[in-house]
Amino acid sequence: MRRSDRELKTSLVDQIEQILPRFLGRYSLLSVSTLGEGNINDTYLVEFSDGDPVVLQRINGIVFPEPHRVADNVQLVTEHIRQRRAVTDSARRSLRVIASRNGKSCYVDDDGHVWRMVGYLANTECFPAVRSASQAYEGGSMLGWFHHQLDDLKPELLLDPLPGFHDLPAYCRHFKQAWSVHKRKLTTDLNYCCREADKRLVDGGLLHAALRSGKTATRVIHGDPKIGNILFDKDTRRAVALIDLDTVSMGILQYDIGDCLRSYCNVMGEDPSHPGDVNFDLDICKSMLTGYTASRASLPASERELVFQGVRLLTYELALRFLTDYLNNDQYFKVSDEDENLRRALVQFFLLNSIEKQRHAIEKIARQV
Ligand code: GN1
Ligand code: MG
Repeated sequence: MRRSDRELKTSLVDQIEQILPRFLGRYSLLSVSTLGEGNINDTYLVEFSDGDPVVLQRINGIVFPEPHRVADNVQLVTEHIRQRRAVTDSARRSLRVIASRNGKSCYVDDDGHVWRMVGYLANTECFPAVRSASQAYEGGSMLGWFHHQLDDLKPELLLDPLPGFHDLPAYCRHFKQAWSVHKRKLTTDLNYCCREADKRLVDGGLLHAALRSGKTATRVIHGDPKIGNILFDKDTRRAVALIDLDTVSMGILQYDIGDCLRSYCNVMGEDPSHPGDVNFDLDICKSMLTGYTASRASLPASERELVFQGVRLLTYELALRFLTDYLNNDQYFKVSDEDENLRRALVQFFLLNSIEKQRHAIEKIARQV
């Protein structure tokens, strides 16, 4: 068996070899390699000499306290989309969950780790940052399509995969708590980030207030629609699937629109070599929103008015989350060195400042697309 392009530890390959028979009958294993750049779960591409490749994932049990809920939700959502897609005859594709051989959405190993499997969508690729306006348009229309497909999913069928996710007032409290007890060195970057975080704590409840006053309502959202979570067809360059469905849940539209714009309009990506150059790209913003509104999802006037605060607060939220995790000694996001979460926070704070400077232009785009 070919181990991988990116070398995997022998113990891990042994472990994966133990897991595969829990999902598959006869097969001839060809290779195992890591896939994607997710900050949470461990993802592997498994190829066979006698069949289609699959994606095997170990769900992060620290982040998702009830991984079964996550796996059940993903099965529910993918099945719903597959059935509706058959009716709407779209070029889009849906992930196919491969159930364990005893018919469950996931398998729990002897150490309590939760594994799940989906079919690999061939001839597709994904990108860590947006490369062109047409890609942003495609991504926006993909998100709109996704919302439209799920607008008749019964909310009571969906389990809450991650209590507290996108709860900005709670993230503000966690930051204050972490800041009061941390033992990190007070560097210039850390002081800068904490000052930036502190300045905006007062705005933490704005989106919740909009919900209470009826300016927005809850609906089924993706929860993590960053550019890296879209698969593009290698030939046509069309967006064909939104992946990483772990955070699909009930939430407000701006969690998705805001997080999508946060990710797309930072064309340097979340880990740029020169964080000081990070900027919010208005052309990409316009293209993403144009794609979204061209799909069958609707963006009523009251939602358009919230777009600026949505992208601003979702960017602030992620900055706070990276910063808090840094202060807590990296318990949540995977890191490759001890300052990575601080660098990630710094990038999001630079992006946030660029968003705030361009407030009127963003509001104008949201009104006019
Ligand atoms: C995490 O695992 P990944 O990379 O898809 C995070 C998102 C962040 C994102 C930033 C469950 O997503 O909320 O926006 O990192 N997911 C979770 O890259 O916390
Ligand atoms: Mg994710």
